[in-house]
Amino acid sequence: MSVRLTVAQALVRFLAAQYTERDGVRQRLIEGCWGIFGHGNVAGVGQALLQAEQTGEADLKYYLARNEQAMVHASVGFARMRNRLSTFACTASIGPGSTNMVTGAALATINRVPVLLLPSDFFATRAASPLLQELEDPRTCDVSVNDAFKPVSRFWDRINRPEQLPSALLAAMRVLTDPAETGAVTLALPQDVQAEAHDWPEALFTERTWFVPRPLPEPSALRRAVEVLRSARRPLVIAGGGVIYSEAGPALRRFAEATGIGVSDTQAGKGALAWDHPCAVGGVGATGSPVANALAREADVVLGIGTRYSDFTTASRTAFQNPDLKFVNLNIAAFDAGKHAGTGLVADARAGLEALTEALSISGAGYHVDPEYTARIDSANADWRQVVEHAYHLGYQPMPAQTEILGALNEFMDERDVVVQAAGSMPGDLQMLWRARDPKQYHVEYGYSCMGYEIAGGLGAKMAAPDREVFVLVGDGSYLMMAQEIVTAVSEGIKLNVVLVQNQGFGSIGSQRFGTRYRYRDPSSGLLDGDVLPVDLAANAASLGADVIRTRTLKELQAALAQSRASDRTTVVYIETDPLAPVPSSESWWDVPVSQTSALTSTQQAREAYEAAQRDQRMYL
Ligand SMILES: Cc1ncc(C[n+]2csc(CCOP(=O)(O)OP(=O)(O)O)c2C)c(N)n1
Ligand SMILES: [Mg+2]
Repeated sequence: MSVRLTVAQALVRFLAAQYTERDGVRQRLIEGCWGIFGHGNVAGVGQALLQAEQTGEADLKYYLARNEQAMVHASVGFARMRNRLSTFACTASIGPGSTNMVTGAALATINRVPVLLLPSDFFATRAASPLLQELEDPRTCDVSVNDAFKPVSRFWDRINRPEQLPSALLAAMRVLTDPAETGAVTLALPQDVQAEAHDWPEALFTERTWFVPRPLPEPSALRRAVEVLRSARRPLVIAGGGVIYSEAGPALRRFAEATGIGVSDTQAGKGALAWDHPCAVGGVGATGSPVANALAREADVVLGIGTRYSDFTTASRTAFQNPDLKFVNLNIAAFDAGKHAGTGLVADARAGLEALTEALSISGAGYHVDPEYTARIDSANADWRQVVEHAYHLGYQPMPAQTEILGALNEFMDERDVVVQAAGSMPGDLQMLWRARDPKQYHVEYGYSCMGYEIAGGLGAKMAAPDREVFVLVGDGSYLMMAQEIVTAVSEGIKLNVVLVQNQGFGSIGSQRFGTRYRYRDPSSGLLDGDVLPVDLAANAASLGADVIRTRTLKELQAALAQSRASDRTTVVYIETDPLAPVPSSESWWDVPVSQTSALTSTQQAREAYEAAQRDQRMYL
């Protein structure tokens, strides 16, 4: 039996019939399709989506975004909330519509979060080349702007003939649902091929379930890992995003309780263990807590679980200073399990933790850290809690400090509410100060740290978990880059709480704040250090259709948060802060090179400090 459909119609029908299943829970793999139409996709994928909605022959709901990069972010936000078991497709027109998605693709792939990208491409027949927006290359005709997706996709194909579609689709779904390989998957669709009809085997469209595995550790690898862990006197766990994606939080808690080992977290792993669990020691690395960083410095064994050891996590490879340090890396990706010459334990985080707990607690010879280690964690945690309390309640004047804004939000939010952030000075402050209990509460995109992710990613997170309140924290810089999805939230009736933190530029960046302030250019100095600009981001948010509440004090902020939560409309709470307000120290470092030679004394001094810090950098061999 065959059925005659265009390539785009076949694609839509196929995507609507894909499911994932893990632990017996089944859900749609492709929840819907984001898009922005242009001549490259309107007649192909656009027609197929329209036909699907009008005839009901395929169930793939269409969502209109305002920027193609943002629709990829929304898909990533959705997939992250769904622990990578469900995502969206994104259709874009040829040329700029498609290349706008490249940044989103990089973000998805770096964070290892699935998203299906459908950039449109130039005519496969080349009948009228060069088309509007077509890249010409005198060396070859076999290239288009969509080749730019190759390095940022985990699977990439261009469908030049209808016959290529079925195998490309199967390969694409496999990569999307493989927890070790997942990321952006790109199928470039020439605009003529999208509209071309073909006789497809009926079997292409039958419902298909992609079973997401929980690979068990290989016995000999488990034995080696257990041997290293048993030798540890000063061990430390690093819980990364893989713990949360694997829903391994309870297994991690049992492991920690059985062994007493301190558990630190990364940006993607925060909330895996509740912040007030006795074994929790906070964030590790450049923006971590001094509690975790003190343990890290002396650790003789680091058990990294579901982490890719980014420079923030390792403090640019200065975090761990014990000369006898050994890594044990429990990771579903062999690539990550092999890092830092570690003992690799390639497995699902939950399955691996269960196996480790069992192997380490064999009665009679159960492993446990010594009481002195536990006492040190307890007392360091007690001290650190006071530092955080102080940062949450500084009484900073005349504007509240950013740490107080985060504190007010943390104290206001319910356990299941979600905070979304990505770039600027807030991810660091959040990683250090945020107290998370629920594994889905802390949603900071810090693989790509992409300005503009916040509102779009928050939109996706809310779509994935409509029963949770989503609080998007966005700086003025990020807001100016990508605020437009507020319009999408309003039009779709997807309720967001947005806290817009205005500090007149980049609180996070800069050598003497050079070129980071949103100011008039001062004619006398020639620099951007003139008066504050007549920019009103609160009015801007209102103009996009959001309800807006302007606040000046923490008290007003708290009242506004309550009002925003009570509302069913997307609400922007606006607050101004001082970028120079103090933040506690992580007692750690991040490698950002300082000029080796300089005419400025300040730079020369900074270079000296830089070289001193660099001497702590290790190879971990
Ligand atoms: C798309 C993108 N461009 C540039 C950067 C580099 N960058 C990181 S933070 C930042 C400034 C962010 O400003 P804002 O959102 O106001 O946050 P703040 O630093 O003031 O907290 C810049 C330019 C980035 N991360 N992403
Ligand atoms: Mg700012």
